[in-house]
Amino acid sequence: MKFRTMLPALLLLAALPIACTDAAKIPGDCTGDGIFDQGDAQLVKSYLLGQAELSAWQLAAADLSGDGNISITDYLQMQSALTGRTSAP
Ligand SMILES: [Ca+2]
Repeated sequence: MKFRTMLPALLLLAALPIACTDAAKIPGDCTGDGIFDQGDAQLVKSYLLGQAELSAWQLAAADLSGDGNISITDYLQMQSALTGRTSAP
């Protein structure tokens, strides 16, 4: 296969890690809109109820407890931060 035909795929692969890193810069921001808000908590709730799937970067953003799993603990930490009962993640 010629390099010229592979170039678009190589450029896409090179850009993916940057996009994933940028999207997960704000802990809790699993919607990737740059804001941690109730929309993020609702997405995690839907995930926990089996009503939504999360990508790798979304899972990383949602893992506020840092244990590598998304659980009710992460959802409760989100709700606590959003209602002001604890500091923002
Ligand atoms: Ca968000």
